[in-house]
Amino acid sequence: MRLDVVTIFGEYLQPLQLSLIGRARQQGLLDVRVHDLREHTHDRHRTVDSPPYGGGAGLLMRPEPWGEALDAVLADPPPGAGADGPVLLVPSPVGEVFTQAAAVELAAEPWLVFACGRYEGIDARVVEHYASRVRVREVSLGDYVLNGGEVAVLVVVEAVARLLPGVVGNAASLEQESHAAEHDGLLEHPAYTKPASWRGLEVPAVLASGHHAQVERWRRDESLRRTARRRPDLLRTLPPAACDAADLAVLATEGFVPGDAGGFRPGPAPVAD
Ligand code: 6GU
Repeated sequence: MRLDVVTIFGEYLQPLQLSLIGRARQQGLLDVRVHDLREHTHDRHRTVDSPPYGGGAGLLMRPEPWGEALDAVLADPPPGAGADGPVLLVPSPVGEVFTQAAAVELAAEPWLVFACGRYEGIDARVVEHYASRVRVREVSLGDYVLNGGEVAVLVVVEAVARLLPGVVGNAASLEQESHAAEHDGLLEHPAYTKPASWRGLEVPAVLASGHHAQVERWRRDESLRRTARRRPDLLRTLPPAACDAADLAVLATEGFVPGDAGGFRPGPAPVAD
């Protein structure tokens, strides 16, 4: 997979040299190219910013350096790229929230291009223009404000690259995680390793019991409880058809019942006896 990143802070992308991503690059699984936006300015101060039309605080990024930089990237496609061209990812707090589903979609692409905004963002005509030439996705990490897109690029690249064959050693560990479809979109259960007793805290006895079915039941209960308490929004899309009687009992204890449109909703609290 080819990744092109356009930024004014290339040093921010140095973590992509480390760990599994760095090794994947050395193995030729990933071709990461970082481009300096300022190489596409033509004034002595290498200006990339200017104040917003209509007034307001802060500065925006001017469109001309972006046009030159992205045209140069698009003019140099990787050998495997089809006629579709890349997906252009624009990190932005006003983008669609980046999810595991988006990571899976992007992992099927041969070519991703990232445009890292700074200041108050990029002149809106840049996305408008490139949307007529390539597939553009504005992506947000969540409901908080960052100073620029570089950290989002690190997040997206890590989430996508680890889905590529050969980047992560153990394929089974990929399927086992929180947010994986195999888990019905539930949070993962807690996990324990040796020693069996640590600072007065014991590993739950069922996990060392050797009763495989009971272990699986305990893990499922913990996943459901955790999800109900921490991420009740995820239960809205849990299909009641994917739940057995024990699941329904745990969810009812946590205050959730099957809804009319599928999924679960907050429902009658259990009656005390
Ligand atoms: Cl992708 N960029 C910025 N600047 N802020 C954000 C974000 C992205 N995601 C959440 N906040």
